[in-house]
Amino acid sequence: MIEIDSGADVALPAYDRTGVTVGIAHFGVGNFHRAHQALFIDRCLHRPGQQDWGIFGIGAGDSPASRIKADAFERQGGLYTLTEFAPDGGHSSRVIGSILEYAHAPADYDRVVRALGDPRLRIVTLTITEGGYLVDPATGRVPEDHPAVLADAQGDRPTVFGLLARALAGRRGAGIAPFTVVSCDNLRHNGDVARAALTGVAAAIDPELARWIGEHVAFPNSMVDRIVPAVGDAERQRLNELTGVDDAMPVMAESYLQWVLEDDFPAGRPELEAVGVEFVEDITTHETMKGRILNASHVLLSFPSLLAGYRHVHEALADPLLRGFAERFLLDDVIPVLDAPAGVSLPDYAASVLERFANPAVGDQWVRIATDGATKIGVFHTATLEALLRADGDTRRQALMIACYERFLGGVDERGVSFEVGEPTLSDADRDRLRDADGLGILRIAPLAPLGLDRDAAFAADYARARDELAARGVLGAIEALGLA
Ligand code: CS2
Repeated sequence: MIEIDSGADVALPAYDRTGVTVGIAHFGVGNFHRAHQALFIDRCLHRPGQQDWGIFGIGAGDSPASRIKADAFERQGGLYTLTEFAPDGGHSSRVIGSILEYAHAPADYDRVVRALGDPRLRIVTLTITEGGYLVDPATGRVPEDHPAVLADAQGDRPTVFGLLARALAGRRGAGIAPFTVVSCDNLRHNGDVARAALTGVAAAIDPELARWIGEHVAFPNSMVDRIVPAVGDAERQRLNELTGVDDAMPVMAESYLQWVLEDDFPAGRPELEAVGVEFVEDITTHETMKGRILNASHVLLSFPSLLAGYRHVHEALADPLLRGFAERFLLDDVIPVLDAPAGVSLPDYAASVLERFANPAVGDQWVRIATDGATKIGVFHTATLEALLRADGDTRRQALMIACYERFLGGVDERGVSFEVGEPTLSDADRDRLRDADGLGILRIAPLAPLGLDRDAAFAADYARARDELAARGVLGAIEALGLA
């Protein structure tokens, strides 16, 4: 259990946790899940008749950090504090009780398999990162020779999707209805991508099972939004001082919170509409708006900000050149080629996103955002780049972003100070391409290759110019010299 001071400024779960049963399994119990979906479910559990929707959390990574997390979960009985920071700097904290159990998939394999086979479990949700879906961006399918898929099919090391496929086979055999799979990762049509991943991995195990999954399992698309910074020692201390709780794994977030879902849950679902979730017929305009405005400008700014010496998001937003770079990108490059959801003004949405980034109380980190940059550039910038290339539009800002990304991979900023580079999906073949003699190899890495940027003479020239200005003048000098802010 967690220690709570008598004077603690924190709201506690007002429901009886011992009466709650597991209805949802979640893969990837990171800070985002704990500050987003687990909060929505915690709100549900406060409502009558909703006590069968507790969460079974599953950690899929095998880093020492995942084991530490499992131990902390155990010690705290799954409880943790969430502190939310409003734009005016005000904050509020609560203890979240919706995660009832936690297992670490590699170590607790049998427990996870049992949980996934329980008829009371009706939903599986995922935050396994944009790069976690094994799907080739060029084909939208899982490559048959993917090493992780082959290893899984041979029974060596299960992937998330291999586990799900086997669990579904077990349910099918036992006459138990399949669970619904909800991806909460920032991917375009994340439900469709999850379906491609699950049926692709299942096909390597048993093609007939893959066909059955494709026909019987629902994969509603969803859009999630909340900025949730990483929590290191300094943040943990700050949060515990604010709450008066001795928490080994507190989580923090901005006050903004959004979850938009397609309503396709044949096995049932919690009353999420009563706790702030929006249900829509078709998610497309919501997800493209968020991905191409919020995530794309996060990615756009992350590499130049780190190179310029900024470590926190709000610090870079206070720099007129970087802020202007993002504003011009959104207003001049992105919005003219983007459709808005009904009743939404894209310029207003873009302005609100930059205000959220500028909140110093949130203190979000560029290193967090730049992690898996190779995947994120592809996921969040491809559609805008394609549209601009088709329309002979201005792609110079994205060219500079890619030039900054290439430098970012060196892990040292313009002051000579190093930062952490987390690139889990950039392959060795991609790293070799960076040495291509014409200097355009970065445009040929797997996530960017489908765009053919190296073969587009105008883009290649913009890229070469951006790279040269960056080398000669640094990030801020390049933005100014190229007139990009
Ligand atoms: C960020 C997201 O990691 C990233 O790339 O852009 O985590 C972002 O903070 C969330 O999507 C906000 O909803």
